[in-house]
Amino acid sequence: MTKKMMTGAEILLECLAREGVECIFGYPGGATLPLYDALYDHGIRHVLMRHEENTCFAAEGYARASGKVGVCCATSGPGATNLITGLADAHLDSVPIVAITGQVSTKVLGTTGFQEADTFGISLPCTKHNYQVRNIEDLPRVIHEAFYIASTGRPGPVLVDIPKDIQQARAVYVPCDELDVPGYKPPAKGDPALIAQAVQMIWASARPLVYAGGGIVSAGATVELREFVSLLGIPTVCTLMGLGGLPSDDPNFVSMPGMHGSYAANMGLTECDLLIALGVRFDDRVTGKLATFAPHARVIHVDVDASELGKNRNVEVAIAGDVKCVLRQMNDLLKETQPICAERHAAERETWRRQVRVWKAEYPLESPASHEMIKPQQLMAEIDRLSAGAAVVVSDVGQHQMWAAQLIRFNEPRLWLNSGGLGSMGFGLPAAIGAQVARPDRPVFALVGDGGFQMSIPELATVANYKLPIKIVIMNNGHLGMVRQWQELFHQNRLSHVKLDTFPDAGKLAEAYGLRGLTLEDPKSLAQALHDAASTPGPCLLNVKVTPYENVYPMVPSGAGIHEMVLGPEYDSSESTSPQPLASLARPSEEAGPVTQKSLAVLLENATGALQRILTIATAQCCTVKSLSATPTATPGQLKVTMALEGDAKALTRVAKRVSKLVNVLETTELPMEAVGYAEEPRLPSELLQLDLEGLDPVTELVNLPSAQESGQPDTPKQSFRARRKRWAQECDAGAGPVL
Ligand SMILES: Cc1ncc(C[n+]2csc(CCOP(=O)(O)OP(=O)(O)O)c2C)c(N)n1
Ligand SMILES: [Mg+2]
Repeated sequence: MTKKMMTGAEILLECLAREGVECIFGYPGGATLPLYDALYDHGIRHVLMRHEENTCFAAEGYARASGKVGVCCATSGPGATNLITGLADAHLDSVPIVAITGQVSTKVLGTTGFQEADTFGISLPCTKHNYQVRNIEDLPRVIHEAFYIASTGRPGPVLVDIPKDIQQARAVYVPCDELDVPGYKPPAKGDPALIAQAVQMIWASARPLVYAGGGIVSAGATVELREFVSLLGIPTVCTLMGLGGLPSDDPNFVSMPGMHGSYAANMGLTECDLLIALGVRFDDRVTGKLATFAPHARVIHVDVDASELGKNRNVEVAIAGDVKCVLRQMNDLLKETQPICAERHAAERETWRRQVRVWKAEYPLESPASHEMIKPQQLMAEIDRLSAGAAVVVSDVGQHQMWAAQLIRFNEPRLWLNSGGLGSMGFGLPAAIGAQVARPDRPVFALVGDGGFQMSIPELATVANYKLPIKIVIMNNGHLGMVRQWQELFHQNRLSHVKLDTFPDAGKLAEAYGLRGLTLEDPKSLAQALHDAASTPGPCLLNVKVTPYENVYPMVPSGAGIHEMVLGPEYDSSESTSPQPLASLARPSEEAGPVTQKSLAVLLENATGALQRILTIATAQCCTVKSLSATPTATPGQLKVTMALEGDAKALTRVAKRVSKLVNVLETTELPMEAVGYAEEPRLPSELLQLDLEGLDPVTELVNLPSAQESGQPDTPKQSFRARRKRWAQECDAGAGPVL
C-alpha cells in the first residue's frame, strides 16, 4: 500500500471510516476546527446537535438502537465538560461510545489556556477508558483501541482527547491492523466446570427464575435466552435495561421487577429457589432491601464483567463470560442431559409456572381508563397498541418512563431505550434522534415528561433540520411527577417546587420550528390523534395532558424488601385517586372472613385471555367457581359470563372488584344466588370455545376446583404470603433476618 501524508484530522476520519462509522453527532468549536475542516468534504455524515450533552445522548441512542459504537464530538473546555453527563450515562448503562474532544495545543496544555479544561482528568471516572493523544503517530492505534475497548467485554464510553496541533500536524498514515491492549482480555466462554455445576443446579430446582438484564441486549443473546428459558419453561423477569431481551410475547416472560416492578416479578424473585442472573448487576432499584432479596434462592450469576460477580449478593456459581457464549454452553449441556434429567422436579416446576401465572392474573399491570381526563396509563396503552411490540420507544426519566416500562410491549431487543442507571432527564429527545438515524426503517417515539422535554427543546431544531420522522409524545402531568410522587408519599404531601406552571403552547412551539404539533386533553380523541401522528410522514409533537396526581404502582418503598410492595389505591377499600399517605394504601389482605357465595354477571369483550384472567383472579383468591356459563349478547364480540362463586366473603368482594377493573370487562353485576345456582356439571357452551384459552388450565378443572379447605392444600399463595411476612416479622423482631 502506498504511504500517504495526512493531517491528524484526516487520519482520525480515515480511522473512523475503517471502523465503519456512518455518523458523528457533534458540535464544533475552536479546538476542533481542523477536524471540522476535514469533515467538510468527507463522506462521513455529521449531525449537528444543539448542545454537547445531547451529542452524547444522541450517540447513545444510535448505539443502543443499532448495537454499533456511537460517536460524538465536542470542542475543548465547555464543549468537553458539557459531554460529561452523557458519558456518565453511557458508563452506567454500559453503552459503547467513542467521544472525540478537541483540546488546546500541546504547547499550551497546563497553562490555563483559553478553553482549556482537564478533560482527561474530569472524564476518568465516567468512562471505561480514556486517552489524550500527544503524538500524531499514536493516533491510528489509539482510535482503533478506543473502538475495541468501547465495544468488547462490558461495553462503555471511551474518550479520546486530541490537542489542536495534533489534528493539524502531518504524518505518513500507517494503518494499524493489529491490536494488543495489555491487561485487557474480556472473557468469552464460561468455565466448563462451572457450566456443569450450573446445569446440575437448574435440573435440581423446583422454582427457578431467570433475572435477565441489559447484558442480554448488549451481548445480542436474545435467541440463546429464548432457547434457554424454553428448555425448562423458566419464568423470566427482565430489568429496565433488559426489556426486549426476552420478547414480551414470549410465554416465559413475566415483566419488570423492582421498585416499580409487577407483583408477579417481585414475588417470583422472593419465592424462587434458584435465581439465574444473566447480565445483571443486582442494582438496588431491583433488589430493594438486599437482606430480604430472593431469600430462598441459590444463585447462578453470569456476567462478562467479573467484578460484578458476588458484588452485591453472594452467589453459589459465578461465571465470568460473554452471556451469549455461556447460554450456548448451558443450552448444549441442558439438551444433552435432558433425556435423563427432564423428569426431575418437572411437576414442581409446572406448579411454579402456574403460580407465576396466577400472580400475573391476580395483580396485573393495568391501564385504568377515564372518560373525563386522559390517564397516563391510558396513553401508554395507546402507544402499546400502535407499536404492537415493534416500534422504537425512547423515554426520558420520571413517572412516564416507569409506566412505559410496565405497559408497552417490546418484542425485540434494542426497541426500548432509556437512561436506567444515571436517570438523566433530557435524555429522551436527543437519544430518539440517534435512534431514528440508526433505524430509519422503524417508527420512533420519543416519550418525554413535561419536565425533561423542557431540558431538550433546542433539539426540536435538529429534528426539523434533518426531517427526522420522530413522534414526540409529551406526557404532560404539569409536574416533575416522580419527585411529586415521592413528596406526596414520603414528605407528607408537602409539594415543594415540583409544579410546572408554565408550559409552551405545543402547536405554536412546533410551528415555530416548522413542525406539526398539537395539545390533546380529551380521552376520546387520544387514539385517533396518536394514530394520525404515527401514520403521517414526518415529525410530530403531541402534548398530551394527563391527570396530574397519578402515582406509579406497584411501588417498593425505599429501604423495603421487594415483597413489601405497595400495590396501589385500586387494591384498597377506598377508590379515591386523590393523594393519600403511603400507610393508607393496601397490601394484600391478611384477614379471612366467613365462607359464603356470590354470583356475578360479567359483560365481556371476547378478547384474548379475557376469560382466563377472570378465572385466575377467582382461583388466586381461593374462591371456588361453582358454575360458569357464557352467552353471546346482541352486540357482536360481546359475551355475558355468569358465574357462581364460593369463598371467603372478603375474597369474593375482591374478586368482584378486580374483575370489574379488567381491561376487557365492560360491566360487572352481582346477581341473587338463585339466578345462577350450582351446576352439577359445569355448563360450557360452545361460545366459550371462541375465547382464546391458550395457556389456561383445562376449564373443567378450574370450574370444579375444590376450595383450599376441601382439598386440604397446605399453603395457598395468599396463606404462604401471610405466613412468610409473619415469619420475617418474627425473625426481624428476634434480630435474625434471613442470612445471605
Ligand atoms: C438531570 C436530572 N435532574 C433531576 C432529576 C431528578 N428527577 C427525577 S424524575 C424527575 C421529574 C421528571 O419530571 P417530568 O419530566 O415531568 O416527568 P414525570 O415524572 O412527570 O413523568 C426529576 C426532577 C433527574 N433524574 N435528572
Ligand atoms: Mg411531568
